[in-house]
Amino acid sequence: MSSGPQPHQPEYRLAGLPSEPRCLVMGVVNVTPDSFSDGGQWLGADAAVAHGLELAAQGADIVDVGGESTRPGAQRISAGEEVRRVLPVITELSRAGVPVSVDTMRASVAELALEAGARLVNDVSGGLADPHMPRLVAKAAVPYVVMHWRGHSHDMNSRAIYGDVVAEVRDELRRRVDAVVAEGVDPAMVILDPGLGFSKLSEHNWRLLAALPEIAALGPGRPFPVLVGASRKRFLGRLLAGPDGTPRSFSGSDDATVATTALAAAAGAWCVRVHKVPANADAVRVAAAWLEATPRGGPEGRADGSD
Ligand code: PMM
Repeated sequence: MSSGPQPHQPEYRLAGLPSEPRCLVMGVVNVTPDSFSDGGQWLGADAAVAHGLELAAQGADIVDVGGESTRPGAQRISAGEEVRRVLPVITELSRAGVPVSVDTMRASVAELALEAGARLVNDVSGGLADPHMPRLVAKAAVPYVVMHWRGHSHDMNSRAIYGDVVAEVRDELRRRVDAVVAEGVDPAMVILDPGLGFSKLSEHNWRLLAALPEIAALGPGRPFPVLVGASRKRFLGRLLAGPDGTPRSFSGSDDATVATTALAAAAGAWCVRVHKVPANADAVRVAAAWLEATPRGGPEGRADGSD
């Protein structure tokens, strides 16, 4: 990496969230029957709470609880059903002291989740799905994930058309940041996410992963924290397809997720969102040691001039 921002481990301080001299790990609890990669496993509240506690014990810094599947082609559920799924889980995990984020596009769900103890709003639509969301987040003064998104799951694949995916995702994210800040969100509370797999083909996901420092440096001033959600996504399964072209299964993509985590963390990502925690928790520590040992500005930046 000779041009552009040099990767290093920035220390981000986001109100209510852990701050470590390394990339954070967000463990996923999908309380859904049909999620992308683990649908149906944690649908009951008790199973979901137990799973969230297990992820925290394994080293998740944050546990992300979602009730609505965003897999390609998914249909929406009602707000009532979403609340019924996530609220007991968020309440119990928060009571146990686990830092919880709520994965929702609805302000009404986010509001109840925050009352129940959630500390972060993870809105995969970046405020586009529900115009009330940015105001709510601003009022609650909590960190806010603004993900790149072009439309709901039922037809998102038809929107995966880009000339220069990095430039377009950056422009669209910049516009979303301007919009949510205009609604009162503190820019220091904004976390960016390139939205891997959301209106993106495999080639788009790889280009975005290779451009994480550029995404972080979206505006003037300090870089934004960046969240990366590559875990078990189909582009990993496709990369690892067998000789007959059959993509690797979701759980068979866990090792590739760990590799992605190490590379994203070494590129300065703030946090990775993953389904399996232990190996990813190791990977972010390896990346932190690697970054710590890297001279700022590359080899020519060595203070002692040795080689
Ligand atoms: N991906 C999924 C759900 N929520 N949130 C963020 N911020 N970033 C993501 O990439 C993301 C997300 C879909 O994955 P899953 O259904 O396997 O959890």
